[in-house]
Amino acid sequence: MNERARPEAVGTSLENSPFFMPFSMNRAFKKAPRLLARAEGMYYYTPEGRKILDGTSGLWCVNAGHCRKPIVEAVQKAVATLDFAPPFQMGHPAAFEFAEKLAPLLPKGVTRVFFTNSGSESVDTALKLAIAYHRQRGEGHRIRLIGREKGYHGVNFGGTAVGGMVGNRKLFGALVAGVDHLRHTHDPAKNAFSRGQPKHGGELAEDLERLCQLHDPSTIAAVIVEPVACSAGVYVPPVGYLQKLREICDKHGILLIFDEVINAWGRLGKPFAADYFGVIPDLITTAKGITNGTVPMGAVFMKENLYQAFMTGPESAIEMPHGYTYSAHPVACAAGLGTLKVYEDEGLLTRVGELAKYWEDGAHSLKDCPNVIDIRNLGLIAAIELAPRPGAVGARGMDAHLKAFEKGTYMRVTADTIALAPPLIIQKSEIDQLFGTVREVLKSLA
Ligand code: PXG
Ligand code: PLP
Repeated sequence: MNERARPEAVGTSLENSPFFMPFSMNRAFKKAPRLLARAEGMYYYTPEGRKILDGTSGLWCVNAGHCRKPIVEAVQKAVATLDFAPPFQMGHPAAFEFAEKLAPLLPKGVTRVFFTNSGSESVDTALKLAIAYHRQRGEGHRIRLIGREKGYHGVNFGGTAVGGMVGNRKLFGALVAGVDHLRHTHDPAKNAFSRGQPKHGGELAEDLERLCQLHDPSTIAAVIVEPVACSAGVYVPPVGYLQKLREICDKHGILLIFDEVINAWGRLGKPFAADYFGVIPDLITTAKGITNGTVPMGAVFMKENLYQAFMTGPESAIEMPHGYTYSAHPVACAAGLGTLKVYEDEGLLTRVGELAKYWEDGAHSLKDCPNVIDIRNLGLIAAIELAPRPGAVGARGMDAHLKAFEKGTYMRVTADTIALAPPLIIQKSEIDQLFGTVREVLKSLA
């Protein structure tokens, strides 16, 4: 065990810690911390050595399981060889190699990659690319960006603006001008306890026509949606919805962006959700599983025509005035190459195809548990929604999170919805274990 994984190496009290934790209940956490000290395969270990089944792949990112040797070794080697290389006007071999290895995995017609360091950066990059693309083609009047209610697109200004989770938006002023939102597709009255894609609501894609009527389609640059909206509570697109969005975008010359920060990398049994649904967007944003969560990295994939729209003008000019100090960081590229090797060697990008039915049955077996008002699933994703306690939205969900941790399971909750999305290496016995613990937790909750 390494030094920091030992209990005595962790301070006894965190109450006055200077660390301002992200998206956390800082004061409550620091009074009763839940620390993770190391990880291996499907499990975390606490500083005291308790073994914790990882029910949400860390934060939806550790798709190949934890501390996988080929990835760890690739990172170790890379950091000792080339710690950093400037990405602007310079390059390093791993960046080109990684792009080359990614290209054949991309959905048909999607050919180019721009590297970032997170999902939030990918989203803001894609939104900027969309607006710039139209301008390059002489359609500089296309400036509007359309998101969707209940969408999550990270926390930078663009992503916050197109995002549709009220709590993530309300503190931050006017955000970005020219943004509007499609209606969300969640309809529990008609679709509660759907297995896989809900039957009702495909027509809600027509809401894009309403926004086109309101703003005039010639002012709209792009629409961004998560194929399966994960963060806000797992909302699976109704049958036909994404196809319809694609049609309307095509009709009006609007770019379609799929935010696959979570959906990609085998979560639905295909490399990308675009493959799963048979709908090809113009741009795909991703992060997380691209490096199995080991080193921060994100990417924007785009169709050839987007890339080509920028490869004009004199060769002495910079085609895209955008990029990050750490775009295509050599250690991240090495982590990505190691990750792709594990995905490939173990067939992880398609393994969920074999597991999805077993997973769905396990999730829906919880229907009889107390307070369960809906269960949603697709691929290796499931949400169990609990009725909120009167006047205390989120309290029951948080209790479920805490009880599960006591019982040796990590699972993410958003308000009163439990979100499960374990590493894609999970065995059937571990699926049973996971849903068994959730059942015990739900039975024990007030
Ligand atoms: N888009 C989507 C669809 C995401 O899921 C981001 C963008 C932002 O990525 P970064 O790497 O900047 O965090 C995400 C991230 C949750 C949860 O509890 C999910 C995310 C982040 C934080 C919490 O479900 N997804
Ligand atoms: N702020 C300042 C003052 C900077 O110099 C830079 C990068 O050089 C940034 C922000 C952006 O940082 P990054 O490229 O890591 O996103």
